[in-house]
Amino acid sequence: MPGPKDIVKTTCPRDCYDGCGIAVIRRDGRISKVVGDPDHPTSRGALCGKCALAYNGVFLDPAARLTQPLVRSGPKGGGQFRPVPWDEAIGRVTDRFKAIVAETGGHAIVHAHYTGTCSMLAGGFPMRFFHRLGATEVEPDSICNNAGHVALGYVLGTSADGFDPRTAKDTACILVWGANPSASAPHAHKHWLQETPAKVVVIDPVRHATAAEADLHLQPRPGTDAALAFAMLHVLRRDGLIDRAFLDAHTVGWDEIEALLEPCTPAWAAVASGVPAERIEQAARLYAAGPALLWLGQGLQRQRQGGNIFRACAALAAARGNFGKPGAGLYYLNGGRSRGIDSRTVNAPRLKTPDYPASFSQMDLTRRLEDEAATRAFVTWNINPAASSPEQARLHRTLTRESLYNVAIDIFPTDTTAFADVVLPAASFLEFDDLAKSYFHLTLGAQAKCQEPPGEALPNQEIFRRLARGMGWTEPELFEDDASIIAHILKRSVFATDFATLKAKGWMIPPGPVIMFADLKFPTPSGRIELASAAAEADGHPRVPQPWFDAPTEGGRLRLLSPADVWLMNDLYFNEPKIASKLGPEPIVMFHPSDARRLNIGEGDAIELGNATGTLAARARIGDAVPEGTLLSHKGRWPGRERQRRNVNALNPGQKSDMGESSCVHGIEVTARRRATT
Ligand SMILES: Nc1nc2c(c(=O)[nH]1)N[C@H]1C(S)=C(S)[C@@H](COP(=O)(O)OP(=O)(O)OC[C@H]3O[C@@H](n4cnc5c(=O)[nH]c(N)nc54)[C@H](O)[C@@H]3O)O[C@H]1N2
Ligand SMILES: Nc1nc2c(c(=O)[nH]1)N[C@H]1C(S)=C(S)[C@@H](COP(=O)(O)OP(=O)(O)OC[C@H]3O[C@@H](n4cnc5c(=O)[nH]c(N)nc54)[C@H](O)[C@@H]3O)O[C@H]1N2
Ligand code: SF4
Ligand SMILES: [Mo]
Repeated sequence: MPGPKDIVKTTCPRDCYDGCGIAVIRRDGRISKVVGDPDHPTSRGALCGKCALAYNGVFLDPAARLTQPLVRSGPKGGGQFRPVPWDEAIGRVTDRFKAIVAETGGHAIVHAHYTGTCSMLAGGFPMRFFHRLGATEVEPDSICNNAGHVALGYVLGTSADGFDPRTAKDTACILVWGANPSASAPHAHKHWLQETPAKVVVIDPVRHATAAEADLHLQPRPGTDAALAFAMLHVLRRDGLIDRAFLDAHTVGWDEIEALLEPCTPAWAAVASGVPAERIEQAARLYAAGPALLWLGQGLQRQRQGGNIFRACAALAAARGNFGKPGAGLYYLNGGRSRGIDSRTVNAPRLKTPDYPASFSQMDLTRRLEDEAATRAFVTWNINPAASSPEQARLHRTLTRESLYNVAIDIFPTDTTAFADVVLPAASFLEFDDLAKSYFHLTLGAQAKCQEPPGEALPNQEIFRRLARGMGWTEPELFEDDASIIAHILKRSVFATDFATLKAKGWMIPPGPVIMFADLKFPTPSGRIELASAAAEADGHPRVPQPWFDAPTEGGRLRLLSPADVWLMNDLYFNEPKIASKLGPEPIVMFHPSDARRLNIGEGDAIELGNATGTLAARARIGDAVPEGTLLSHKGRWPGRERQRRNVNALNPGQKSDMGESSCVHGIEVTARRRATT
């Protein structure tokens, strides 16, 4: 006889625009099925395909999970471990940390983390420990979106206050620039973009599903978007479509941009970008047809001049006065402000040691780990750099250094945990209470515990409370329990609520649409939109964005894009058998027909990509979803599950973009050839 059935509402905490509401069907207090919450405005009863498989698959399979603390029992990097009790694991780690602090200082302990889970406590509470330890943080956003953050910081004073998607009902045009909602925001693709009365324009080198379904798709060569933005500004100016009253009242530096516009004709940009001039004209006209929304994607800024590109694109929104009114705005990310949530409540930066060290870029990770004097221990949590970081072969070699003490915290055994000296098993989002806020919609969701974690796995927060105890520390914030932090956040939020109330409904949203910058005050030094920025100039950038573009590749090299895969979530889900079988035994690389012809490569051929950083074996696919000179191969396969023991980051030199020492992973160049083997 099946036991009593109940439904728990929770929220997906993946690093995904959608922030879906989830309904977990339980029997006897055990999860029997994880589905989309039918009452949630985004998920509307359906999870994305990848989560529908993984949340009912590997996430619930104790055999696939880490369930006990492990210590290394073989050669470093060999992946051999033996289980130990929690006390022993904590004792080993804290003994080593105490010795390093005494001999070298906390800064010699480097920790990397990112958005493996975006829930507030599991994503932020461990920072309390590292602040108190005085450890060196690998700058988290530098693997993903820091160039965009820095650029919008110059222009708007913040990068975390985007338009409210609900304002789409009032807009004439949605311009999706360098984002791929059909993969990275599947519900926004399926519902939001379908239901809006607005025209949808997509600017992306890849003709993905969102681009194919748009009213207009511009398909530029990668890294040429600032030229497009300048040409669109040229058209707006030529045709009298500039909102001069807005520019005069609310911006600084328009005249300096205007002085650059004359030569930036659509014909000039067509040569620069490969986009026909009439399409650029069309895009400018559609964008100027009324209030418009500009979605600046994360892919857009993962280019060598990604920061400059962002400043140029943002100027378009200013030139049309697209701020402070319904149906207008620009979006990169939505932080907690409109929900009255401050992440410092969780992170407690006040615990920082007096000599708290500066962070460094993820692009410098390998070099930093190679430096024996600078780095004696490496801790990873919510991140899998052995799969996601650049310079993969060199990083893997470095992680086997005997004098580098590796501690990895994850829910699954991964490429990174394989290199660890100590592995600590984390509970998944289905196994503890937390809060999760979408970074697109303004929803705040309850993440509710649905069942006990498998084996001895513990939420990140509890792992770091135990580590703090092992260090012998006494600051109460290091031991604060989850319920009290959650209660504190909710009480002070705009919802002024408690967890039981939020959990019963599943999610809350402030009344809206919220109008972005409604008071037309911007948190910049001048209080206006800074099209010209003294701060940027002081940091070594031009005062205003420039009409720069990357030249086409030379010497037979091709530009390789490796954005989000529909079936993977960064480096999660490749261990889900149903997903792995969809993705096949080898990476797929898409070629434009003319490049394939030139290289004598046919559909399905075994190929090899290579550059000075490494090589990658793959299978060719041929189609005009990519422009000439550009290749596409999605991120997120697991090196350890490949015959070749590597993924696309074997080709990633870790070059930095122009701002924020951030990744320009879509700027990689490679050569391609047919492999002898089939
Ligand atoms: N299914 C799935 N969803 C995900 C993720 C995932 O791995 N899988 N990852 C999550 C994470 S961490 C992030 S950061 C977001 C990222 O999601 P997005 O913001 O959508 O960013 P990307 O997937 O990197 O790239 C988006 C698009 O940028 C385009 N692009 C690359 N270079 C250029 C350029 O020079 N100009 C223009 N105009 N476009 C360019 C790519 O072709 C790609 O189609 O997605 C999140 N959601
Ligand atoms: N070639 C290429 N490389 C890229 C990119 C690209 O576009 N192309 N994109 C970059 C981007 S945008 C990003 S954001 C990074 C992402 O790279 P990563 O941050 O390394 O990848 P994630 O898959 O987000 O997750 C990291 C790990 O967190 C674990 N995890 C999940 N939940 C929990 C939890 O509750 N506790 C703990 N301790 N662990 C948990 C997962 O199991 C996973 O192993 O990759 C970057 N790498
Ligand atoms: S990953 Fe994104 S689309 Fe999939 S269930 Fe989670 S929030 Fe929804
Ligand atoms: Mo990301």
